[in-house]
Amino acid sequence: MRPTITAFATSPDRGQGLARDMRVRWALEEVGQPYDVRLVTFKQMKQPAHRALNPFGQIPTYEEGDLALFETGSIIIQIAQNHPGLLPDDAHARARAITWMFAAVSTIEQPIVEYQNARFESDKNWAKERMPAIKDSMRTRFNELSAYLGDAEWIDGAFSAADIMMVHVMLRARSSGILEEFSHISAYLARAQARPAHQRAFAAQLAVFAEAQKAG
Ligand code: GTB
Repeated sequence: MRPTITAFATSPDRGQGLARDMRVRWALEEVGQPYDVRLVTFKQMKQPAHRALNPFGQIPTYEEGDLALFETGSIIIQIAQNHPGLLPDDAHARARAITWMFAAVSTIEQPIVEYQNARFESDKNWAKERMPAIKDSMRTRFNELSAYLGDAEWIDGAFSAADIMMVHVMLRARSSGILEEFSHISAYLARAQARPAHQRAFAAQLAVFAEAQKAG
């Protein structure tokens, strides 16, 4: 069944692929599942029709028949359950991949989100004072990830949903310039971005931004 996802009608990242629909698009592209996109404005996201899909009034959501999901990790596990190629069949390898999906969003993403919030308010005193400590926290986590990753191609054996989550989380730190200090991580991110499925997903979300620009 062809799923429908939601995405920003006008993404605040201006088509950089940083909004979280990118993760879901990428997963769908990896497994070759065509999908529809319903674009929503900030106002629509807060209305009852959208909150029925995501009580927090956020994108992305995922509808497949009478199933409606939110939370990108959960959506990607659902896609992986319907299609081979995103989670390993071996029970232990599958459990490890899911562990890494959680590590991406609960351990690595936290200082990156703090960084972005401080960056958005970089003219405020709290942000100026806090930024050095936030950057230290990012470096600590990137050092640990880099030590684990070494020169491995993917996070745990074959490419999986864990890589989709981890790569997308890490790319949000790009503007800090810190990623370039970590050669293993930089190579890992470049490898992921070179995947045809990543490129198709990136182009699709960029096309939405370009269309919105044209429409004014
Ligand atoms: N935990 C949820 C998930 O993984 O699905 C988080 C979903 C979420 O944060 N959605 C954001 C949203 O709907 C969009 S992606 N925000 C609107 C709101 O809460 O009102 C977050 C995001 C937004 C903007 C940028 N950017 O400009 O670079 C990057 C990422």
